[in-house]
Amino acid sequence: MNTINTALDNADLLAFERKPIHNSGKIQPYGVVLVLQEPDLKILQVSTNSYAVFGISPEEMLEKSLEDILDPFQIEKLEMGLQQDNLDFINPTKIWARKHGDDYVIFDGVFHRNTEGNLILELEPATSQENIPFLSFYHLARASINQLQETSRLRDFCQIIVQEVRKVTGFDRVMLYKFDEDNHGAVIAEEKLDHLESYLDLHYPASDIPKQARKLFSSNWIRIIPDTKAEPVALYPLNNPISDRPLDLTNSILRSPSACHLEYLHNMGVGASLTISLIEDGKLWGLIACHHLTPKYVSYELRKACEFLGRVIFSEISNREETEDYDYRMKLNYFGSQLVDDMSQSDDFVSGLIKHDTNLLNLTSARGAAVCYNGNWTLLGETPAEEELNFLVKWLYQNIDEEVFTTDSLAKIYPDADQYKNTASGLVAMAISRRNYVLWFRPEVIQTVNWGGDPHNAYQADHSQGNLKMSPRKSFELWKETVRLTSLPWKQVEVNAVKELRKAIVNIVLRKADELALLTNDLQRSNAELKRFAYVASHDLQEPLNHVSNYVQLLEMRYGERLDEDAKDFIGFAVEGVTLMQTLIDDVLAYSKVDSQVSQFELTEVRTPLEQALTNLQRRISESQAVITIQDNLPTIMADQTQLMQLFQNLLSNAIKFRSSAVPEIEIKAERQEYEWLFSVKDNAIGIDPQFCERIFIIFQRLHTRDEYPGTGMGLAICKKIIECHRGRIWVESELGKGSTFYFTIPVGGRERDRRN
Ligand code: BLA
Repeated sequence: MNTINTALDNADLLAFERKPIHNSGKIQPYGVVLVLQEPDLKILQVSTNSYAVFGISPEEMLEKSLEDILDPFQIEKLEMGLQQDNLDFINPTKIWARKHGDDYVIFDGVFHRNTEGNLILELEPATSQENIPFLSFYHLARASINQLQETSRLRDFCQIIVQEVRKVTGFDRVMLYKFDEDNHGAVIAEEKLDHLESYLDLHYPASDIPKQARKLFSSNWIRIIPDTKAEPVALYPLNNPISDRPLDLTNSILRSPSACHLEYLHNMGVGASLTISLIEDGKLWGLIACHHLTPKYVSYELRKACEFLGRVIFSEISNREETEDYDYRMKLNYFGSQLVDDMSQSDDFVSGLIKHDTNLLNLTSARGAAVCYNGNWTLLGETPAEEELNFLVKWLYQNIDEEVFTTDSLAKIYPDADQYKNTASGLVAMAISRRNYVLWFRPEVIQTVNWGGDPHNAYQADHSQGNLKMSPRKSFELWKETVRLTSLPWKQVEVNAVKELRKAIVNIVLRKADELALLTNDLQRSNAELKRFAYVASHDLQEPLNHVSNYVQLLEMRYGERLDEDAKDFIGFAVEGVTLMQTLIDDVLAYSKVDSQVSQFELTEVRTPLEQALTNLQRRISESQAVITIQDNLPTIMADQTQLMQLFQNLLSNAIKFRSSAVPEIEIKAERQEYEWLFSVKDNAIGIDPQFCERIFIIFQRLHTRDEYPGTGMGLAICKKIIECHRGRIWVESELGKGSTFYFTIPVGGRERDRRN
C-alpha cells in the first residue's frame, strides 16, 4: 500500500465525506427534470427552469400531468414502456414537448426510478434527430480492440483507449486515471490538444475525489457536466411532496455536481467534463476523465457509446493487467513449488525455506528474509538484528490481524523501524501461527512523486458560515515530493506467492505437529520405560546382585576347602553369571544414557575420541596383534565426543572380538559428501550373513551364543542410538567369511543440519 500523505486523516475531510451529495435538489440548467406520480404521470416536482424551456412556470407545471405537455401521440407508447421494470427499452426516447402555444421542442428523454420508487424524467436537448447507429460503435470498438490485441503493455493499452475516446468525442483532453490502494491516483495515459500542458504521470490526492463521490460512481457509470460555469437550478418544491424529503438523484444525469467539484474544475480551467467509471470486480479501478476548455455537450447516444467503449475495452485492461506479470508469476510459481518440495523433504520446514539454491528471497525478490519459529530466528540476506526482530514480531502480533501483511513503509506505521530503514522499509509479514512468522524485507528507495498541486494543502475548510464548506486548492502546479522511508512496492503477484506459500507451510506445520505429537507420545513412552528399566536395573537389581556376588564369594572363602570340584565349578558359574548380569546392567544404562537431550554437541576432532577408544582397547589390541590403519586427515565435526568414543570403541572391539583366524586388520576412513561425512570401519573378521545385517542393530539381538562370543548384544544398538542422536545413519555391508564394513554418517553442520536420504 502506498501511504503517501494525502491529508486523508483530516477531520474536516472525514466530516465532508459524511455529507450526502446525491440529494442537493439542484440540477444543471441545460435540461429539465420532472418527477412524476404513477400511473397517471401527474407532475410532482419540476426544475425551476421550466419557464425558460416550456414557457410554463413551475407552479403551473405542478397542476399538469405529462400528457398535458407532450405531443399526445407519444403518451400511449410511453405508458406502455413504463409498465416494464426495465426502462432501457424506452431510453432514450425522442420527446416532443409543447412550449406555450403550439411550438414544440425536441428532447432526448430518459426515465429512471430512484431508490424511493419515484419516477424521474430527464429531458436533455436533442442535438441530433437520429440515433447514432449502434453498428458504428461496434466498428469503433472492434477497431480499437484489434489495435489493443497488438499491444502487450498496459500503458500502451491505456494510451489507445484515451486516443479512441478523444477521437469519438472531440474533447480537448482525455485522461485515464488509475486509483491506488489508498485512493489517491495518477494519470497513466493522456491524449490532448498540443498546446495544453501535460498531466501525464501526475498524482492527485484522495481528497480530490472524496469517498461519497467514489461511491456514487459505482452506480452511475457516466457523468457529464456540459458547462461548468452554468448556474444550477433547484427542484420545485425542494422536497418530494410524497416523502417530504429531498429527492435521491444518485442515478440522475442532470444532477448538479457539488460546488466544491465545480470550483475544482474552474481552478483547473475546465469548461466541460465527461467522466466514465472503470469498474473491476465491483470496485472502482479508475476513470476516463475528459476535459474541454469551453462548454461542450455530448449526446446521450455518444455517451452510451463511450460507456460501451469503456466497458468493453476495460475488460481487456483487466485481462492485460493479469497477463502483464505473467512471466514473473510463472517464475514465482516455480520458486514456490521448489520451496514446498524442499520443505516437505526436510525434517524441519525452516531449513527447506532457507538452505537451498531457491530460497525465500526468490519468492518476493526481497533483499532479506527471516523466519521466527518457536522462538528461534533463522536469517537470510540483509535483515534487521534478531533483537529488533523480536520487538517487530511482538508489534505485529499485537497490531496486525492479516495472515499476510504488506507495507512499503514500515517506519510510517512502526516508528522504531526508522533505525533499520536501509534493510527494512518494506515488509511482508506472513503469520504462521501464534508468534511464528516469516518476514521479507526491502531497503528504502528514495523516490520522487509528482503531484498536481501540493497534496498537503489539497483543500481548505471553512466553518465561518456555520456549516462546513470545502474549497479545493487554487494551484495545480507541479509539486515534487521526495518520498523517504519507502521501499519499492510489493507486487500483487509477490503477495499472492506468499499467500500460496503460507497455505503449504500451514499444512506442513500442522501435519508435522500431528506426526510429532504421535511420535513424541511413542518416544516418551518408550523412553520412560527405558529409564524406568534402567533405574530398576541400577538400583533394584544391583543390590540383590551384589548380595549374590558377596555370598557366593563368602561361600568360596569359608567353605572352599570343604567343597569338591563340581561345587567349585558351580560357584564359578554363579560368579560368571553375576558378572554378565553386571555388564548387561551397565550396557543398558549406557544405552539409556544416549539421549539427545543431554548430549553435548561441540566441534570435535574425530581423531581424539578415536584415540581414546584405542587406549581403552589397548590390551585387546595387543593380545590380538590387530593392525589398525587410520586415515590421516580425519575431519573436525559437530558431535558429542564421549558418544563418538563409545561408538568407535564398540565397533573396534567387535572387529577384534569376531576376528577370523587371520590377524585382525582394521581400516578407518572418512569421506566428505555433499551434506555429510561418511565414516567407514572395515575389518577382515568373520563377516555377517547379509540377511542379518539389519537385525544386529536391534537391542538384545545376538547372532551367536554367548559361549561362542561373549557380550550382551547391546553394543551395536548403542552405536545406532548414538548416530541417531547425531541425525546420521549407520549400516553394515558384509558377507560371511569376507569381513564387514560398518558405515555411519554425520551431517556436516552437526545435528541441526537436516538428514537427507
Ligand atoms: C468529483 N473529482 C471528482 C471527479 C473527478 C475528480 C474526476 C468526478 C467528476 C464527475 O463525476 O463528473 C477529480 N478530475 C479529478 C482529478 C483529475 C480530474 C484528480 O481531471 C486529475 C486530472 N474535490 C476536491 C476537494 C473536494 C472535492 C478538496 O478537490 C472536497 C473535499 C470533492 N470531487 C469532489 C466531489 C465530487 C468530486 C464532492 C463529486 C461531484 C459530484 O458528483 O457531485
